Amino acid sequence: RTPHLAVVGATGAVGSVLLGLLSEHADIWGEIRLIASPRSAGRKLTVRGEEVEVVALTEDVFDGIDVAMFDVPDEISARWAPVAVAKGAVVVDNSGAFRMDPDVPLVVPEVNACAARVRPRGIIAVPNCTTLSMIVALGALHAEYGLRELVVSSYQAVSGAGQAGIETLRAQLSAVSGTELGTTPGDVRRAVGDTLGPFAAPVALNVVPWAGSLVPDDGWSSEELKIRNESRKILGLPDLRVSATCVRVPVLTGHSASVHARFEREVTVAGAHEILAAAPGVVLCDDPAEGEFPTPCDVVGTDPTWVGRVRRSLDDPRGLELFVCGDNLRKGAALNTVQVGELVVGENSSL
Ligand code: 2RA
Repeated sequence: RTPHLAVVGATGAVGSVLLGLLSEHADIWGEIRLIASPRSAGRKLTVRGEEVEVVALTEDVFDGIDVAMFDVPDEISARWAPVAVAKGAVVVDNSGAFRMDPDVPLVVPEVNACAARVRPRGIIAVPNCTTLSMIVALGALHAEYGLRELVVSSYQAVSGAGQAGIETLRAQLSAVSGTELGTTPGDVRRAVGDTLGPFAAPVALNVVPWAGSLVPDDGWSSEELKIRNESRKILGLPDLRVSATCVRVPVLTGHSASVHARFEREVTVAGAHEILAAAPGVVLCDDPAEGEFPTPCDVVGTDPTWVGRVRRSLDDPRGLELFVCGDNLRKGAALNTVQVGELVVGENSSL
Protein backbone atom coordinates (compact mmCIF):
# COMPACT_ATOMS: atom_id res chain seq x y z
CA ARG A 1 0.00 0.00 0.00
CA THR A 2 1.02 3.63 -0.30
CA PRO A 3 3.14 4.60 2.72
CA HIS A 4 1.82 7.16 5.19
CA LEU A 5 4.06 9.96 6.40
CA ALA A 6 4.13 11.99 9.62
CA VAL A 7 5.98 15.31 9.80
CA VAL A 8 6.77 16.16 13.41
CA GLY A 9 7.69 19.83 13.82
CA ALA A 10 5.67 20.87 10.78
CA THR A 11 5.31 24.51 11.86
CA GLY A 12 9.02 25.35 12.32
CA ALA A 13 11.42 27.08 9.91
CA VAL A 14 12.67 23.73 8.55
CA GLY A 15 9.17 22.19 8.74
CA SER A 16 7.74 24.74 6.33
CA VAL A 17 10.57 24.14 3.83
CA LEU A 18 9.93 20.41 4.22
CA LEU A 19 6.24 20.81 3.33
CA GLY A 20 7.26 22.80 0.25
CA LEU A 21 9.63 20.01 -0.83
CA LEU A 22 6.95 17.36 -0.31
CA SER A 23 4.71 19.41 -2.59
CA GLU A 24 7.43 19.70 -5.29
CA HIS A 25 8.71 16.10 -5.26
CA ALA A 26 7.05 13.11 -6.89
CA ASP A 27 4.08 12.27 -4.69
CA ILE A 28 4.91 8.88 -3.18
CA TRP A 29 2.94 9.34 0.04
CA GLY A 30 -0.56 8.37 1.06
CA GLU A 31 -1.64 10.48 4.03
CA ILE A 32 0.74 13.22 5.18
CA ARG A 33 -0.02 13.88 8.84
CA LEU A 34 1.27 17.18 10.26
CA ILE A 35 2.26 17.15 13.92
CA ALA A 36 3.46 19.91 16.23
CA SER A 37 3.28 21.04 19.83
CA PRO A 38 -0.20 21.41 21.38
CA ARG A 39 0.26 25.18 21.01
CA SER A 40 0.20 24.84 17.20
CA ALA A 41 -2.51 22.17 17.01
CA GLY A 42 -5.48 23.27 14.92
CA ARG A 43 -3.41 25.46 12.59
CA LYS A 44 -3.85 24.71 8.92
CA LEU A 45 -0.83 24.33 6.64
CA THR A 46 -0.69 23.70 2.91
CA VAL A 47 1.00 20.60 1.54
CA ARG A 48 0.54 19.14 -1.95
CA GLY A 49 -1.84 22.00 -2.64
CA GLU A 50 -4.23 21.02 0.14
CA GLU A 51 -4.85 22.46 3.58
CA VAL A 52 -4.05 20.01 6.35
CA GLU A 53 -4.84 20.59 10.02
CA VAL A 54 -1.90 20.27 12.43
CA VAL A 55 -2.42 17.77 15.24
CA ALA A 56 -0.73 17.72 18.64
CA LEU A 57 2.07 15.29 19.40
CA THR A 58 0.65 12.32 21.31
CA GLU A 59 1.27 8.56 21.20
CA ASP A 60 -1.79 7.98 19.03
CA VAL A 61 -0.68 10.28 16.21
CA PHE A 62 1.74 7.63 14.95
CA ASP A 63 -0.95 4.99 14.40
CA GLY A 64 -0.73 3.75 10.80
CA ILE A 65 2.36 5.83 10.01
CA ASP A 66 5.17 4.20 7.99
CA VAL A 67 7.77 6.99 7.99
CA ALA A 68 8.01 9.82 10.54
CA MET A 69 10.22 12.82 9.76
CA PHE A 70 11.21 14.69 12.90
CA ASP A 71 12.43 18.27 12.95
CA VAL A 72 12.20 19.24 16.61
CA PRO A 73 14.63 20.00 19.47
CA ASP A 74 16.89 17.16 20.65
CA GLU A 75 14.90 16.42 23.79
CA ILE A 76 11.62 16.12 21.89
CA SER A 77 13.18 13.70 19.40
CA ALA A 78 14.80 11.71 22.20
CA ARG A 79 11.42 11.31 23.88
CA TRP A 80 9.16 10.77 20.84
CA ALA A 81 11.20 9.05 18.11
CA PRO A 82 11.17 5.74 20.03
CA VAL A 83 7.39 6.11 20.45
CA ALA A 84 6.97 6.43 16.67
CA VAL A 85 9.25 3.41 16.13
CA ALA A 86 7.24 1.37 18.66
CA LYS A 87 4.15 2.19 16.58
CA GLY A 88 5.85 0.73 13.50
CA ALA A 89 7.30 3.82 11.80
CA VAL A 90 10.83 4.33 10.50
CA VAL A 91 12.00 7.64 11.97
CA VAL A 92 14.15 10.09 9.99
CA ASP A 93 15.44 12.48 12.63
CA ASN A 94 16.99 15.87 12.01
CA SER A 95 17.92 16.57 15.64
CA GLY A 96 21.21 15.89 17.38
CA ALA A 97 19.67 13.29 19.69
CA PHE A 98 20.78 10.17 17.81
CA ARG A 99 23.48 11.24 15.36
CA MET A 100 26.38 9.68 17.23
CA ASP A 101 24.48 6.59 18.42
CA PRO A 102 26.36 3.61 16.92
CA ASP A 103 23.00 1.89 16.30
CA VAL A 104 21.68 4.82 14.30
CA PRO A 105 23.02 5.44 10.78
CA LEU A 106 23.84 9.04 9.85
CA VAL A 107 22.84 9.33 6.22
CA VAL A 108 23.51 11.65 3.29
CA PRO A 109 22.05 9.83 0.28
CA GLU A 110 24.68 11.05 -2.22
CA VAL A 111 27.48 9.81 0.06
CA ASN A 112 26.40 6.78 2.11
CA ALA A 113 22.89 5.76 1.05
CA CYS A 114 23.54 2.09 1.82
CA ALA A 115 24.07 2.93 5.53
CA ALA A 116 20.33 3.65 5.79
CA ARG A 117 19.53 -0.07 5.45
CA VAL A 118 21.11 -1.00 8.79
CA ARG A 119 19.06 0.72 11.50
CA PRO A 120 18.71 -1.46 14.58
CA ARG A 121 16.76 1.23 16.45
CA GLY A 122 14.44 1.98 13.53
CA ILE A 123 15.89 5.50 13.42
CA ILE A 124 17.98 7.16 10.72
CA ALA A 125 19.68 10.44 11.66
CA VAL A 126 20.27 13.43 9.40
CA PRO A 127 23.48 15.44 9.95
CA ASN A 128 23.71 18.99 11.20
CA CYS A 129 23.33 21.66 8.51
CA THR A 130 26.95 22.79 8.76
CA THR A 131 28.25 19.30 8.00
CA LEU A 132 25.67 18.99 5.22
CA SER A 133 26.80 22.24 3.61
CA MET A 134 30.11 20.59 2.60
CA ILE A 135 29.93 16.79 2.92
CA VAL A 136 28.43 15.97 -0.49
CA ALA A 137 31.35 17.67 -2.26
CA LEU A 138 33.91 16.20 0.13
CA GLY A 139 32.42 12.71 -0.23
CA ALA A 140 32.92 12.89 -4.00
CA LEU A 141 36.54 14.06 -3.63
CA HIS A 142 37.20 11.44 -0.94
CA ALA A 143 36.05 8.63 -3.25
CA GLU A 144 38.78 9.59 -5.72
CA TYR A 145 41.62 10.96 -3.63
CA GLY A 146 41.20 9.50 -0.11
CA LEU A 147 40.52 12.20 2.49
CA ARG A 148 42.98 12.50 5.40
CA GLU A 149 42.42 15.89 7.02
CA LEU A 150 40.01 18.84 7.06
CA VAL A 151 40.43 22.39 8.29
CA VAL A 152 37.08 24.19 8.06
CA SER A 153 35.85 27.71 8.78
CA SER A 154 32.09 28.07 8.53
CA TYR A 155 30.09 31.18 7.66
CA GLN A 156 26.67 30.29 9.07
CA ALA A 157 23.38 31.98 8.30
CA VAL A 158 21.12 33.10 11.12
CA SER A 159 18.27 30.78 10.09
CA GLY A 160 20.47 27.94 11.40
CA ALA A 161 19.32 29.22 14.78
CA GLY A 162 15.66 28.96 13.69
CA GLN A 163 12.95 31.58 13.47
CA ALA A 164 14.48 33.41 16.46
CA GLY A 165 17.72 33.83 14.51
CA ILE A 166 15.90 35.27 11.51
CA GLU A 167 13.89 37.69 13.65
CA THR A 168 17.01 38.80 15.52
CA LEU A 169 18.95 39.68 12.37
CA ARG A 170 15.94 41.53 10.94
CA ALA A 171 15.49 43.54 14.17
CA GLN A 172 19.19 44.35 14.36
CA LEU A 173 19.34 45.42 10.70
CA SER A 174 16.46 47.84 11.34
CA ALA A 175 18.27 49.20 14.37
CA VAL A 176 21.46 49.96 12.41
CA SER A 177 20.14 50.83 8.96
CA GLY A 178 20.64 54.39 7.79
CA THR A 179 23.11 55.06 10.60
CA GLU A 180 26.87 55.49 10.55
CA LEU A 181 27.34 52.75 13.08
CA GLY A 182 30.24 50.34 12.91
CA THR A 183 32.95 52.97 13.30
CA THR A 184 33.68 52.93 17.03
CA PRO A 185 33.95 50.07 19.54
CA GLY A 186 30.59 49.16 20.98
CA ASP A 187 28.42 51.45 18.84
CA VAL A 188 26.63 48.54 17.11
CA ARG A 189 26.28 46.70 20.40
CA ARG A 190 24.63 49.74 22.00
CA ALA A 191 22.29 50.22 19.02
CA VAL A 192 21.02 46.65 19.03
CA GLY A 193 20.63 46.73 22.81
CA ASP A 194 19.04 43.60 24.19
CA THR A 195 18.10 42.11 20.79
CA LEU A 196 20.98 39.61 20.75
CA GLY A 197 18.46 36.77 20.45
CA PRO A 198 20.17 33.39 20.20
CA PHE A 199 23.58 34.94 19.37
CA ALA A 200 26.54 35.72 21.60
CA ALA A 201 27.17 39.15 20.02
CA PRO A 202 25.50 41.46 17.49
CA VAL A 203 25.27 39.74 14.12
CA ALA A 204 24.28 42.80 12.04
CA LEU A 205 27.39 44.61 10.71
CA ASN A 206 29.43 41.91 12.41
CA VAL A 207 30.68 38.32 12.37
CA VAL A 208 30.45 36.17 15.49
CA PRO A 209 33.01 33.38 15.99
CA TRP A 210 30.57 31.23 17.90
CA ALA A 211 27.74 28.80 17.11
CA GLY A 212 26.29 26.13 19.36
CA SER A 213 27.13 25.60 23.01
CA LEU A 214 30.41 25.43 24.90
CA VAL A 215 31.84 21.96 25.21
CA PRO A 216 33.16 21.83 28.78
CA ASP A 217 36.77 22.79 29.41
CA ASP A 218 38.38 22.77 26.01
CA GLY A 219 37.08 25.87 24.22
CA TRP A 220 35.43 24.06 21.30
CA SER A 221 31.80 24.71 20.47
CA SER A 222 29.29 21.88 20.00
CA GLU A 223 28.88 22.99 16.40
CA GLU A 224 32.61 22.54 15.74
CA LEU A 225 32.62 19.06 17.23
CA LYS A 226 29.57 18.13 15.16
CA ILE A 227 31.52 18.89 11.97
CA ARG A 228 34.31 16.62 13.17
CA ASN A 229 32.28 13.73 14.54
CA GLU A 230 29.64 13.69 11.83
CA SER A 231 32.15 13.91 8.96
CA ARG A 232 34.02 10.95 10.43
CA LYS A 233 30.86 8.87 10.76
CA ILE A 234 29.38 9.66 7.33
CA LEU A 235 32.64 9.05 5.49
CA GLY A 236 33.50 5.99 7.59
CA LEU A 237 36.82 7.57 8.60
CA PRO A 238 37.02 7.32 12.40
CA ASP A 239 40.53 8.82 12.47
CA LEU A 240 39.93 11.72 10.07
CA ARG A 241 41.76 14.79 11.38
CA VAL A 242 39.29 17.68 11.59
CA SER A 243 39.61 21.20 12.96
CA ALA A 244 36.68 23.57 12.58
CA THR A 245 35.91 27.15 13.57
CA CYS A 246 32.23 28.06 13.32
CA VAL A 247 31.27 31.65 12.62
CA ARG A 248 27.82 33.27 12.42
CA VAL A 249 27.45 35.90 9.69
CA PRO A 250 24.69 38.38 8.80
CA VAL A 251 23.10 36.15 6.14
CA LEU A 252 19.48 35.02 6.46
CA THR A 253 19.79 31.60 4.81
CA GLY A 254 22.74 29.81 3.20
CA HIS A 255 25.64 28.30 5.09
CA SER A 256 29.11 28.57 3.58
CA ALA A 257 32.46 27.08 4.49
CA SER A 258 36.05 27.60 3.56
CA VAL A 259 37.64 24.16 3.49
CA HIS A 260 41.26 22.99 3.43
CA ALA A 261 41.17 19.29 2.58
CA ARG A 262 44.24 17.08 2.58
CA PHE A 263 44.19 13.77 0.72
CA GLU A 264 46.16 10.55 0.52
CA ARG A 265 46.94 11.11 -3.17
CA GLU A 266 48.15 14.16 -5.07
CA VAL A 267 45.41 16.38 -6.42
CA THR A 268 45.00 18.67 -9.40
CA VAL A 269 42.50 21.46 -9.90
CA ALA A 270 41.45 19.96 -13.25
CA GLY A 271 40.89 16.57 -11.61
CA ALA A 272 38.92 18.09 -8.74
CA HIS A 273 36.83 20.09 -11.21
CA GLU A 274 36.02 16.95 -13.15
CA ILE A 275 34.97 15.06 -10.01
CA LEU A 276 32.86 17.92 -8.67
CA ALA A 277 31.21 18.66 -12.02
CA ALA A 278 30.10 15.02 -12.25
CA ALA A 279 29.08 14.55 -8.61
CA PRO A 280 25.32 14.19 -7.98
CA GLY A 281 24.03 17.04 -5.85
CA VAL A 282 27.02 19.30 -6.55
CA VAL A 283 27.28 22.32 -8.83
CA LEU A 284 30.73 23.57 -9.73
CA CYS A 285 30.79 27.36 -10.01
CA ASP A 286 34.43 28.28 -10.31
CA ASP A 287 35.56 31.00 -12.68
CA PRO A 288 36.93 33.82 -10.54
CA ALA A 289 38.20 35.67 -13.63
CA GLU A 290 34.53 36.12 -14.54
CA GLY A 291 33.50 36.79 -10.93
CA GLU A 292 31.92 33.34 -10.68
CA PHE A 293 31.93 31.70 -7.30
CA PRO A 294 29.07 30.67 -5.03
CA THR A 295 27.68 33.12 -2.50
CA PRO A 296 24.79 32.49 -0.10
CA CYS A 297 22.57 35.15 -1.63
CA ASP A 298 22.80 33.35 -4.98
CA VAL A 299 22.32 29.79 -3.73
CA VAL A 300 19.51 30.35 -1.21
CA GLY A 301 16.40 28.42 -2.25
CA THR A 302 18.35 25.90 -4.33
CA ASP A 303 19.05 22.24 -3.59
CA PRO A 304 22.70 21.52 -4.49
CA THR A 305 25.99 22.06 -2.76
CA TRP A 306 27.75 24.78 -4.72
CA VAL A 307 31.55 24.70 -4.94
CA GLY A 308 33.99 27.33 -6.11
CA ARG A 309 37.46 28.80 -5.48
CA VAL A 310 39.03 25.38 -6.02
CA ARG A 311 42.80 25.68 -5.66
CA ARG A 312 45.64 23.25 -5.06
CA SER A 313 47.38 24.24 -1.84
CA LEU A 314 50.51 26.21 -2.68
CA ASP A 315 52.72 24.25 -0.32
CA ASP A 316 51.11 20.83 -0.47
CA PRO A 317 50.38 18.81 -3.65
CA ARG A 318 47.90 16.71 -1.64
CA GLY A 319 45.92 19.73 -0.40
CA LEU A 320 42.87 21.45 -1.91
CA GLU A 321 41.23 24.72 -0.89
CA LEU A 322 37.51 25.11 -1.61
CA PHE A 323 34.63 27.41 -0.85
CA VAL A 324 31.26 25.67 -0.51
CA CYS A 325 27.75 27.09 -0.10
CA GLY A 326 24.37 25.46 0.40
CA ASP A 327 20.90 26.29 1.63
CA ASN A 328 20.95 25.25 5.28
CA LEU A 329 17.18 24.81 5.41
CA ARG A 330 17.01 22.69 2.22
CA LYS A 331 19.99 20.30 1.74
CA GLY A 332 21.13 21.32 5.23
CA ALA A 333 17.95 19.97 6.81
CA ALA A 334 14.59 19.48 5.05
CA LEU A 335 15.84 18.18 1.70
CA ASN A 336 18.18 15.60 3.20
CA THR A 337 15.35 14.47 5.49
CA VAL A 338 12.95 14.08 2.55
CA GLN A 339 15.61 12.29 0.48
CA VAL A 340 16.22 9.79 3.28
CA GLY A 341 12.47 9.21 3.65
CA GLU A 342 12.27 8.56 -0.10
CA LEU A 343 15.20 6.17 0.18
CA VAL A 344 13.36 4.20 2.86
CA VAL A 345 10.24 3.99 0.72
CA GLY A 346 12.40 2.94 -2.24
CA GLU A 347 13.62 -0.09 -0.28
CA ASN A 348 9.92 -1.06 -0.20
CA SER A 349 10.69 -4.48 1.31
CA SER A 350 11.70 -3.22 4.73
CA LEU A 351 9.33 -0.40 5.63
C1 2RA B 1 23.16 26.39 13.23
N1 2RA B 1 23.91 24.25 12.52
O1 2RA B 1 23.47 26.87 12.14
C2 2RA B 1 23.05 24.94 13.41
C3 2RA B 1 21.62 24.52 13.28
N2 2RA B 1 21.45 23.13 13.38
O2 2RA B 1 22.96 27.06 14.22
